[in-house]
Amino acid sequence: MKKFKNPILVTKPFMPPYEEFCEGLREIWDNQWLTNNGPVLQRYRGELKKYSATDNISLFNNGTLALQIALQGMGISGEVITTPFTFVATTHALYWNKIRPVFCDIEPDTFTLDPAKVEALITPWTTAILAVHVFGRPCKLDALADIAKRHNLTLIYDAAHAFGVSVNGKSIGQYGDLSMFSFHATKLYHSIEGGMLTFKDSGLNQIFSYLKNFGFKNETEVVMPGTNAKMNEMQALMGSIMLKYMDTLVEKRKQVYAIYQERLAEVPGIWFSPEPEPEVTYNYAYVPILIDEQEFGMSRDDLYARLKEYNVFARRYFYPLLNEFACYRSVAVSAPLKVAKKVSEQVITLPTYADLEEDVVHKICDILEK
Ligand code: T4K
Repeated sequence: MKKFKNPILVTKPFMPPYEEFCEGLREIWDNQWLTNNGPVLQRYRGELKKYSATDNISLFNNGTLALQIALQGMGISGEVITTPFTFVATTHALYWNKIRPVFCDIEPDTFTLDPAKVEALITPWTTAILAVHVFGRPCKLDALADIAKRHNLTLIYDAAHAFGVSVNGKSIGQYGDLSMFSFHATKLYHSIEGGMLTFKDSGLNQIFSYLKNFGFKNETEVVMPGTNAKMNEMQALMGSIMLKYMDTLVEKRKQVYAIYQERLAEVPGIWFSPEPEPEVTYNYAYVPILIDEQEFGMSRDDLYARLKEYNVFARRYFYPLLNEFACYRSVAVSAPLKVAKKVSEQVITLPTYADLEEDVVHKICDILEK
């Protein structure tokens, strides 16, 4: 089997038609307004409100700062129960707010926080749960909401991967007290870089506006120690154009996912998560599979390396676990993270993006079968 001539990356950003972006740029040039709540951003915010079916949204220059500001603005402190199986930014956002992460194990089917293991980790210092809809799969929403309510905890979702996902016809951002979406270039939907918060308490709108703009209330008053986390006009333009392609983007990812699943689900040692529940409209943002070394006849890491020989750059999202990174190794882990450990050692995410050709997907499957 021959290697691919050009590298096949785990993902590539969708680029809308060049002319469409250039056309939008004309308005920005004419306005001579590049950032700081410009007209393109304001229009885009309106489009997102409609798309997300909520008035309470706030836009940022990236998802990480959006989450950091969310925690700061909501006054979260002490300890927060969270997952170790995620991108490192989830826990970084806690650390920037001097909050102690308390790592909790995940579910074997969806890789999301296991509600059955959350309660045992609650202490008098616990103020919130920060769960992640990892790979766009919704967390156990009802169970987490129930725990949060009974223990008076704030329920925050890192929905970085979950734009376009809905449950029972409701956008995923309407669950919990607050959700953060990432619009980074590597996401199914992007605004070059970008982030969005959706939240229940409309009072947070003003606080987030202050925090992302240095804390300015007006020219002479600074009311809180804010930072600079504003989305600019070019980002808003890209995001606005991309919204038009959202359905096509999800459909394409779904087709790619279906090919992988059809070709590989029966291969010994390759495991796919069960299909999402019927009430979930899924976005197929990633294609994570687990590799059982014994059955597959090769370890996940060997497979990762062998794929590279064919010019296929799959990724081990998310490995290592966050508590294994040097900067978080000193965080005490009070309950075993058995499932998370196993998943992080077996997971590999396969290439998926809008212009990935079907015959390339088939060839990747041939390589995996071989
Ligand atoms: N929470 C979660 C759960 C997240 O997954 C993330 C981000 C965040 C929070 C934070 O949100 P942001 O602050 O990023 O908005 C990538 C992304 O940079 C990161 O946004 C994402 N999660 C994470 C899962 O993936 P890397 O370090 O893997 O990126 P990189 O540069 O290796 O790129 C991945 C692949 O994409 C490569 O094969 C190259 C290709 N690529 C990348 C870019 C940027 C392109 O083809 N074109 C491009 O423009 O983190």
